[in-house]
Amino acid sequence: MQLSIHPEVADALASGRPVVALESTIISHGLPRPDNLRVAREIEDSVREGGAVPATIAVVDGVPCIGLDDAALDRVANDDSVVKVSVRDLGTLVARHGNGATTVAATSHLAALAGVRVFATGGLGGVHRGARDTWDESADLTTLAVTPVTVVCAGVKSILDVPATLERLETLNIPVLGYRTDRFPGFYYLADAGYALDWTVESPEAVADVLRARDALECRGGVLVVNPVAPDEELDRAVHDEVLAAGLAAADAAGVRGKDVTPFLLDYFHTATDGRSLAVNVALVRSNAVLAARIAVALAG
Ligand code: PSU
Ligand code: MN
Repeated sequence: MQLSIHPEVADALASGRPVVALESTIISHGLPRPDNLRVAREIEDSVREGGAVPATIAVVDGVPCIGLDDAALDRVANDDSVVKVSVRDLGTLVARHGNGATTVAATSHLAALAGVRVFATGGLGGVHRGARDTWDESADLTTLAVTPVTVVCAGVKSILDVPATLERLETLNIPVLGYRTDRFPGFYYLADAGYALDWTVESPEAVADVLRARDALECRGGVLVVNPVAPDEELDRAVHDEVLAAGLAAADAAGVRGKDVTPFLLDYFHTATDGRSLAVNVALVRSNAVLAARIAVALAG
């Protein structure tokens, strides 16, 4: 398979310098235009701030790209032909020379293929509310179970069933390391999560130690590092609860299913909160990007 690795990323990988993978679904389907392109660049800046080279991943004209130039980033943000791509869609999209923005699942898969071990995003996909009837569980979970990538995120969004997601993470043998916290964080506000974690890590070096130990033990799957959104950046809880209830009802009434559910709810949130949820989202992704870079630095050192 022909991967296109951006020269700066290829250089870094060849010389063992730190690289952090970034997803593109968040750009195409998770953030509204026109802010999405600016935010995509800001996330890359945050990775650099943390001392690593950013590699935003997407499929452009049928070629999986590890690191995007400015034109490709613009395309992911603004081109209507860009579809949301999970791992199962990758082969079809490549065969048809299509354009796709990769989810956490597909980004993890391609990052591992390219030898990138650390990945930053906003929120992992998980078990949806009502999954008992819909069976809607993100492929992010099953992919991470078998893909050697460390995903730095702010937990899962409150649109999901948080305790069910935690149970699935346990079943799938995906360790959850709380970054300077022993509580599972969530967003758009923290308190809702309210579940205890077994493991806390205090530094990027501590994460790197865990990864090295896992390598030695041939534990081949992925690792989740959860980095809580700052308390002063949370969305007001009352606003949140109201918008979530309305968003879930609207999704139901509109018959939204499958891969459209997450983009629909995110968009509902951004519109209904007048951009406040967007600000939370951007702040937490940037903070995750800096932390992921520091973990990649510790791993390289
Ligand atoms: N969380 C966010 N914004 C996003 C997503 C998650 O805060 O845009 C995206 C990620 O790409 C994630 C995907 O992998 O949603 C999960 O979609 P689904 O639930 O259909 O698996
Ligand atoms: Mn789904």
